[in-house]
Amino acid sequence: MVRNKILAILRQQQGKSVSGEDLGRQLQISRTAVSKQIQKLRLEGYQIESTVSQGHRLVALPDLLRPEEVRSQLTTAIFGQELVYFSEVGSTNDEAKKRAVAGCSEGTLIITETQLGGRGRLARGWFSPQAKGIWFSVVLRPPFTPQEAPKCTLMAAVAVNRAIRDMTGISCGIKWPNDILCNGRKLVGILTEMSAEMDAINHIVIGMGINVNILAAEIPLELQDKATSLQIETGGPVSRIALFVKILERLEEIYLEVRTSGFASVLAAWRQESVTLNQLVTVIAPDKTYIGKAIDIDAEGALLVETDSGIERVLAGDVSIRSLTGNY
Ligand code: BT5
Repeated sequence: MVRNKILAILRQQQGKSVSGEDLGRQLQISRTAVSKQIQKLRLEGYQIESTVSQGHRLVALPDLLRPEEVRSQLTTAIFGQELVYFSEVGSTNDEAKKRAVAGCSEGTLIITETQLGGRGRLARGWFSPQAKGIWFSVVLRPPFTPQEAPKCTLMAAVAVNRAIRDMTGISCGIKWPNDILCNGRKLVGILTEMSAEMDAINHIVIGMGINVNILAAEIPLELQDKATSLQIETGGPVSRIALFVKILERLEEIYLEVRTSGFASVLAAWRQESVTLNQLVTVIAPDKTYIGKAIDIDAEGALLVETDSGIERVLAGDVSIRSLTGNY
C-alpha cells in the first residue's frame, strides 16, 4: 500500500525532511500522488510539515492505536502477532471470542478506539469513550486446567499495574479480583472469559479497559465518584500507544513466566499490591450477602474471607465485593 510505504519512509527519516520528488521516485508515483497520500495521512492525524524547498517531514504521530503504529513499537513474540483493529466495535471481548472459536492464534489482539457495547462482569456496562482509553482483548491458549483460569485475571492485574507504574510513576492498588484503583477510584477493569472442556481450556480471552486521557468532566454522572483516569491522576495526557505497548510487554513477560514456572510469583506480587487484603468486605453472592475480613487468596486465586461462621472461599465471577473501609 502506497500510504504505508510513504509512512515508512517518513519514519525512517526520523524527523528529517524528504522531498516529494524523492518519495515519488522511490515509489514510482507522481508528486501529485504523493501529495494526495500526505493529505490523507494528515486527515488520519499524522502531523506532517510540508515546505516547497525541503519537502515533507513527520512531526508527530496521531494518538490512535492503529495496528501499524502498535506493530512498529511492539517487541513481544506472541502478543500482537495477529492484530485486529476497529475504529469502533461492540465489545472487543466478543470479537476476540468469535475469532478464538474460529481458531485464531494465541496472542491475537483486538483493539478499538471506542466500544458501543463494552461489557463488565455480570452483564454490567463499560464506558469506553473514543480514543480516550485503551480498550482491548487478547486470546490465550494456556496449558492450564480450567480451575486455574481465574488466576489469569490476577496475572493481568499485576501486569497492567506494573506497566502503569513503569510509565507514569503512579502506584495503584489491585482490588480483588479485577480492578486497578487509584486513590480509591477505578482506573482499570479486567474481564476474563473462558471456553473449556472438563479438563482442558480451549481459550481464554482477557479484556482490559484502561482509562487514559478521560477528563473529569467527561466521566458520566453515575461514575463520577467511582472512576478515574491517568490524565486525572497525573495532571497531563499520557501516550496511549506507549502505555499499550508497555502493558503488552509486561503481560507477555509474566504470562511466559507463568507458563514455565507457575503462578507463585504472580500471587506474591498480587498480595503485595492488593488493597483488598486485611480489609472488611461485603460479599454479594447470588445466594447470600455477608460481611467478613479478606485475609488472603489461595493457590487458585480465590479470596479467603473470614466470617463469624468460618472462612468462606470466594471465586471471581460469582460475586461482587465491596470494601467497608474505603470509598471503593
Ligand atoms: C469490569 O467489570 O471492571 C471489567 C471491565 C472490562 C472492560 C474491558 S474493555 C475491553 C474489553 N471488552 C469488553 O467488552 N470489556 C473489556 P466490573 O467489575 O463488572 O465493573 C463494571 C462496573 O464498573 C460498571 O457497572 C460501572 O459501575 C463501572 N464502570 C463502567 N465503566 C467504567 C470505566 N470506564 N471506568 C471505571 N469504572 C467503570
